[in-house]
Amino acid sequence: MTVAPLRAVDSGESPIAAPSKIGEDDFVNNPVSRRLLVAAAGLLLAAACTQTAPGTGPTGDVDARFVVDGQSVAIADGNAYVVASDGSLVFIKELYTPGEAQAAFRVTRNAVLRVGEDGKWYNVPDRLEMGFEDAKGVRDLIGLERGWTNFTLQSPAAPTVPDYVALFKRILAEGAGFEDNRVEPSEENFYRGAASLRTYAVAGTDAVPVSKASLSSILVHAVEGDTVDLSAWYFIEQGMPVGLMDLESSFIDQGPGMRVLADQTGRLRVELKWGDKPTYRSEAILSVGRWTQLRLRMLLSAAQSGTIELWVDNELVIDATGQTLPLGDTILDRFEIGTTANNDLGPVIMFVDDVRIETKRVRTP
Ligand SMILES: [Ca+2]
Repeated sequence: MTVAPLRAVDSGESPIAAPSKIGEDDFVNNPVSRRLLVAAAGLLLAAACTQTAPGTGPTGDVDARFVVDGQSVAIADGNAYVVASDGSLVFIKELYTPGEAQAAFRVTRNAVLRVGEDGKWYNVPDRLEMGFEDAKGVRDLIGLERGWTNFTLQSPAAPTVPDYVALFKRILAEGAGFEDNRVEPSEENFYRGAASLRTYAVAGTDAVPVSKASLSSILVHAVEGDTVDLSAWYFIEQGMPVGLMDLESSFIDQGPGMRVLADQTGRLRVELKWGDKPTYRSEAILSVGRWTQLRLRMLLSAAQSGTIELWVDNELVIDATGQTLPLGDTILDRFEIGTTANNDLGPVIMFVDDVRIETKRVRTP
């Protein structure tokens, strides 16, 4: 797996990133993924048939252990292992390349830089603010000046990762039109100014369970000990998205991280998409048909000492402590907003405005 790098286009000044090769298509409901477990079952079955070990154990220390669907999983050397009944670790798949995320950044006392595909280093600001003003189309939103680096339109018309990466490139490079899902600046509705981001996502289907219409930025760097403050205004016109915003690691398979989710009634929760998926619940309901501000502030910790605070229109609805980062050395480097996932109940039309991402860093170079 390779991380989506920044890529300079045209002038060489506007970096963009290809969408991650890591899809979430099979991942709305599972952390280490059904695929992993299916693979695990397959490997264990193969082992039983051949009487030979399907893989070797890790050479380094185990970084994390958790139970997924009754199966014990261990993480070491960037790999996932299932814990066999005799306690031995059976290799399942590579999740990340140790050191790769760290090599993509330079962290100094005064700045954080991220390397682009062109080998240049780009400033990663402590604070990004986006209001979607003065943009004719989604192409205008992508680039250093606006801070967005990517959009993802996964849908029945672009179901696989290569499909939606190709669609992204067609729209950005050639000015091609949307297929079914859309993500674009709109003057139809806004919280402030004269425009917002409009997302349209068709319902998921049996074949394509996750439908996405989201915008993302990889001008982000948040590590253990940092406090991240995310805020945005939402207006749901139709439907109810499953996912509203994510802060995740593009370097790890399936992009684990923290995300704000809603059930089909709009009830909000925050989840660490990783391991046994620690979930922080609220009784708050995201309204349809009016502008609502969601603000999520998190102290990042791979132990149980993280904090999670969610405000809905300035009312604190989640105030919890717990795990907020997959592993101690995980870098959360991608922020995604919009309809980050839709369900199979119907299409979603949602507007987003006044997005803010702020990181209070613990600098230790
Ligand atoms: Ca605006």
